[in-house]
Amino acid sequence: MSVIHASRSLLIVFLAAPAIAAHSTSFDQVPRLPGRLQAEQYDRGGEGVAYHDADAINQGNGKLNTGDNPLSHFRRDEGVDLSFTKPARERFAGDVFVDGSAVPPGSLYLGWVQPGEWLRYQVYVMRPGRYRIGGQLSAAKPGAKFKLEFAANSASATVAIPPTGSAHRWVISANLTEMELVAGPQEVTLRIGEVNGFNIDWLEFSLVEESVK
Ligand SMILES: [Ca+2]
Ligand SMILES: [Ca+2]
Repeated sequence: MSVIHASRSLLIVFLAAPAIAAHSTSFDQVPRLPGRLQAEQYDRGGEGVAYHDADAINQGNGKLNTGDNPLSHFRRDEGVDLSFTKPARERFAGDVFVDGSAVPPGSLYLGWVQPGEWLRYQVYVMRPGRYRIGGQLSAAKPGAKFKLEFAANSASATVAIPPTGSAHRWVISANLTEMELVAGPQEVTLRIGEVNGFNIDWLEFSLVEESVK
């Protein structure tokens, strides 16, 4: 009996080892907050570790963007759906802001989002306190929302995106929500809410009030 128990324990150790080792790492230099978080710079580590996506195809850079723009090669083999802002051309009005002005082309963004998908980001919070969250986003339909979870202080915030009328009509919003953050390395999980069809280019975290310790 003791031999069987021993081999079972070994089996459990072997099965558990890869799950412990699998942890996402920052795409590039760890973004510092206050500062900007680019949606397309989600962690490295792949499906189930750095993100969960509804399918393995990158609907933007892996499918739609067949041109020779070097941006179309950005993470095209990963399941997360990324594209980039484009000027007006034949049968496409181009990416514009809600006031009608053109969005600078070549800005990579997260799109084709679906409920249940998530992405992970390593960040470093420089100063503890209350942060205001803004960003450059678009939402074709009302009710678009996502959730931000900061692991180190178990803080989360639901971010509602004001409807812009089209996925290619963008808004830069300075104040979507506010949340308290502790200082130090943080792992952020961005969870897509129940309404799909919105885009996120970047999120900006600005310090409203520093915590006094
Ligand atoms: Ca996909
Ligand atoms: Ca971006």
